[in-house]
Amino acid sequence: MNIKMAKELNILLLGQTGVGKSTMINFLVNLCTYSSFDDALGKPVKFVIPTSFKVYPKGIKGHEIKLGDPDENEDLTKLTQSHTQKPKIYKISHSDFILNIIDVPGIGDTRGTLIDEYNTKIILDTVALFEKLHGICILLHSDRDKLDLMYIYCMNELLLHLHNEAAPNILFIFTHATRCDFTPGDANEVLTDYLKELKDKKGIVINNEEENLFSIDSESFRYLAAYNQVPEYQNMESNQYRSSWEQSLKAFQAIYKRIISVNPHSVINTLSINEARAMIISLMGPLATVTALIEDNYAHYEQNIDDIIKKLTNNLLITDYTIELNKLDYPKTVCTAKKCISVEKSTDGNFVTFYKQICHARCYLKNVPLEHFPEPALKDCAAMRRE
Ligand SMILES: Nc1nc2c(ncn2[C@@H]2O[C@H](COP(=O)(O)OP(=O)(O)OP(=O)(O)O)[C@@H](O)[C@H]2O)c(=O)[nH]1
Ligand SMILES: [Mg+2]
Repeated sequence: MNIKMAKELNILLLGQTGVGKSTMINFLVNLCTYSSFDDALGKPVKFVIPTSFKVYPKGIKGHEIKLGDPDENEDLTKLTQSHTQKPKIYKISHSDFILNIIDVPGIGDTRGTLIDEYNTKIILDTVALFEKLHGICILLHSDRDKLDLMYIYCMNELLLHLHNEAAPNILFIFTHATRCDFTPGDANEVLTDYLKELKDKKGIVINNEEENLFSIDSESFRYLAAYNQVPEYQNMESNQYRSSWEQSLKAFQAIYKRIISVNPHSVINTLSINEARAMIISLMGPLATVTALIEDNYAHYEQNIDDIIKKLTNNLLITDYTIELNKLDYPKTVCTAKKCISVEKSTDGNFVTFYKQICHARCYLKNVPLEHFPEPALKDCAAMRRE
């Protein structure tokens, strides 16, 4: 690979399981090691991630190609299941640049969505080791031609965990690109539809313009490995793979140029939206319980409101009162001080003075004008005498 740079770049690979993330890293190591396809042909194939796959040079009985032994991070027991178990950082050094590539378990794990949730968490934990991400590569299989639920699920899982500011750092890389002559083909139309929906429904704008779309095919890497392990491959026409190597090399050079042309993404932004998201998710349970309790109480209250009013009414010491005026046939001596009277409304609607302090319950004085104050004749009342 002939790119003049001396920069350290952090690159995150994301994509559905089986799309070719780990293979792309191995392929890149060979592109950085050998000067051309012909230089690599027949020499040991380089790999940093153990891998195994089947090739079918003749009929249905395939040959298993193995590079390295499976380790705890690459589960190669079954070709049909997800391989990469945990995110891992691979350092690829070249005289001109150093790439820290984060390979991650794929979304859409064959063991189910709970594993995806766990994987997302451990991917973010690994990303947190870096301050900046220069490139976020989303790998898509170039034969995807439908915007189906799986596609939407995987893309949501990949994109909704990224901060909006990461948008310029996102690149789309279409793998298995030979089938579309190294163009994104129909898969880009599906991507366009998805990104339009993302913009309309969630207001997230991510471009898929020529400058962030790339096509690669790791088949030449597979061919080189098979060439060393399966005799039939040595007599096979290799032009297709030579061309595939060269076209992929050009794509990697374009990817590199794109990554160094944009400002790196501050990882803290992506981590903080994910912390907020985790907090919201952890609050959802308690909030749902509280909401249910409130609704329950409200329904209960509506049902029992009449009973409650009745019970409260029965417990009141004074429910209500009315004032009826009865004229006495004898006078009483009362106190007219402000604190000893109140003004109340009688049943006939008139206001009457209510004398709370009775000084003499029955006054026998004669010729004292009634309801008169101050009244000097009252000085002879027994109430006054007592004083
Ligand atoms: N022909 C062809 N085969 C590919 C390409 N990329 C990957 N493969 C094969 O596809 C299979 C899955 O590739 P992996 O690299 O393990 O995929 P992955 O995205 O790392 O998958 P997980 O680790 O499960 O997330 C392997 O058999 C690869 O050899 C490609 O561009 N062309
Ligand atoms: Mg992998």
